Amino acid sequence: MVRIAQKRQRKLITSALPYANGDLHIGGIRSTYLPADVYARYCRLKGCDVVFACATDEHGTPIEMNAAKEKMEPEKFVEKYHERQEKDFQALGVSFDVFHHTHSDESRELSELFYERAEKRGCTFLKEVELTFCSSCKRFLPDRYVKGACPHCKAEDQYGDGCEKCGKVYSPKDLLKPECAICGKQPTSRKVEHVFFKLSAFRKELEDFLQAQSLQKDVVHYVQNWLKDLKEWDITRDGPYFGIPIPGRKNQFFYVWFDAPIGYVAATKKWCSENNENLEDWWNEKSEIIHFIGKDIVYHHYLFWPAMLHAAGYALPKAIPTRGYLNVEGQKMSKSRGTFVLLKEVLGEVAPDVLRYYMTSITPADTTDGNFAWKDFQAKTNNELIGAYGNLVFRVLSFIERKAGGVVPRPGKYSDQDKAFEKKLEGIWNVGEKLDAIRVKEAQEELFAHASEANKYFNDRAPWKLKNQEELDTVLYLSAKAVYSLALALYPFLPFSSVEVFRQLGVPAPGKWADLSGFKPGLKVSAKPLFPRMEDELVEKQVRKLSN
Ligand code: B3M
Ligand code: ZN
Repeated sequence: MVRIAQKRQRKLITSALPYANGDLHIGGIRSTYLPADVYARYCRLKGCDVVFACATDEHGTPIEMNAAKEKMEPEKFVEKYHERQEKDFQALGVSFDVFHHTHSDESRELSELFYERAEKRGCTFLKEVELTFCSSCKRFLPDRYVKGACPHCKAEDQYGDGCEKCGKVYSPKDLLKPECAICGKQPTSRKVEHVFFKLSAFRKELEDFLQAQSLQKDVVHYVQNWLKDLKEWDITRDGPYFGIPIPGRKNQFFYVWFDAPIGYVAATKKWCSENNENLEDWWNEKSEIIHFIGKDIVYHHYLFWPAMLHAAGYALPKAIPTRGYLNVEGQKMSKSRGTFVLLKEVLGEVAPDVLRYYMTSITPADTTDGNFAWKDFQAKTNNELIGAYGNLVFRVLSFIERKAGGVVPRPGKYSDQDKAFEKKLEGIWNVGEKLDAIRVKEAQEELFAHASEANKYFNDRAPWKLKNQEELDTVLYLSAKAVYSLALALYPFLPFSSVEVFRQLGVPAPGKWADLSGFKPGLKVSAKPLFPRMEDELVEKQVRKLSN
């Protein structure tokens, strides 16, 4: 059979799977979903074949407990949050090609396959563990199902995994006066056999993986320290547990972190089955697999997951862009302190691109933490997003509307300044180098520097003063070309506004990166401000809300 050479680069882009356990918060947007979306949109513009895959992470004890609190079956509970999150992602313009579930046939089948392959290769073993057990409920008690007093500070009513008062971590058997959180009786312990994953068998493979050029250096640096002490990994949880049954084990389930990353493969498989494609063509060495994550899940993605992929004979990721935490008004995001900001709350106040611009502007390509502060948000919106870009678009297009009959003119003679400006506009596309390297914040800054240049050109050439028609036509033509070029290059960052700029220019939404063939004299324009200014009132209201 003759195989047609695959010319277009395949990109399989994933972002960490949000737990179907509540609404999306802005921390995850900054670390994971927005950078992944900008990159995915850029890759599509560049003509790569892209699948941007995600799913809700639906298993595990916290979900089971919260479902019980809401008096819902876990299946219904995760469906509810899946739908809510899907809406929130759409509102922000996160362009997943597939948003699947880990409680799905694809996830179950692939988890079984990964397990069977690991087992066949001798990468699993059985070991007896001693766990907390409630004889009246006849069940093992996960850490969160045991309550008691903290062994350190003696605070009452603490969970079995750590104390919320003094912050110490411990295991349930250390609790003073331990109680089953379901029935209140004193728990005992019981021995049970668990399946473990032999993480240490992959030390060499993991060393090699960590040396790959494309992994993020600041992360690799500390992951390398963990290699010295690879702990065997208990992948078993005893029923009742909302999860995937382990084949051949009675009443035992995969620990949620075993099937969660398999959810990436499962979501891809789901997309393939809906698009007449083969999973093998996507999840392989030739396509670039890129996982966007937050730094709290580095261990799982830089160690467990590559080892699991090795054991199952699946291709490893090429890059794992990893970003830091987000503070709010200088404080850790916390539900109890009222500094927990939901995506939908912010999107109730500002347009999605306004939030996208700000979030990208506070997210460097490393694991440093960011700070979301409304005053800063306001300054960046009004001075940069509107000051540099929004104003440029409106000034240029409204000038053409008022003074040039609403039509982009044919350029006349070029002055040296015009020539130099047109040359500079071509430089916009160099930003591709930063985007290829997934340096999203720097790329946005570079494009905004171009917007400032264009503003400066418009000011310097002051079309309102020009008497010579040819000269005026050239200035308006080049200014409109700058608007078109910026809207195209900014499409991955600010998709809604770019579509709006193209509408104002009377052309369909852009197709290809750096392709200006849609820009020509004769385009009919209609001007409208892109973004409203962010008012003090809103900022004060939000700051007050967060400091209460
Ligand atoms: N569901 C969310 C987190 O720990 C977790 C990610 C899974 S990615 C495979 O941030
Ligand atoms: Zn009990």
